[in-house]
Amino acid sequence: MIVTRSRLTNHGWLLLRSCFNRMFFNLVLGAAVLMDIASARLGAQEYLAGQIIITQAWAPPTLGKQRIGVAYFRLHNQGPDADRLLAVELPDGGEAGLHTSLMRDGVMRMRPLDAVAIPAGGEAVLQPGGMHVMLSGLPGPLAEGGRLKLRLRLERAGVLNLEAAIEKRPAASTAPSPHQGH
Ligand SMILES: [Cu+2]
Repeated sequence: MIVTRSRLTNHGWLLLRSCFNRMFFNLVLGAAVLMDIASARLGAQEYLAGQIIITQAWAPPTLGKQRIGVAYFRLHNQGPDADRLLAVELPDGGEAGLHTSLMRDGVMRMRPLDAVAIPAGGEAVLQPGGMHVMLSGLPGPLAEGGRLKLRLRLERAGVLNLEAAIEKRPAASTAPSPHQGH
């Protein structure tokens, strides 16, 4: 229904206007708060793909002449729809696969994953002792202080390029590691 000013009593118009002002104020306030949150969360080493935010991307340095490695990150899903990480690629060369680790008979084993589920409003965490990106056939060593380029393929969010920091432990991580390295 369209209400024109001439049809309203003065009182009705005032009510409508104060209601509109409040709504406008809430919109502005809401946008400011959202922008604050967004800028705080999208600091260094954070990447956005659609509704997915990737944080704490890191890979431990490789040892000696090893050409295998491992990479980790966290996927936060801010959207109302579940997503899946389908694959990871290495733009600079080498193979990457999704793995999970599990303890069996006191031995840490790993097996390939078809995909990593990222629940709506939730997160998926790749970390030592759990899910990880397995790297093989690397063109060179991963040297501490360097960066490793990763390309993520997500079912809904699409393709995301990011760089993982090559470091022994992620600075921001407080999660205990069940074992060092991989
Ligand atoms: Cu693995």
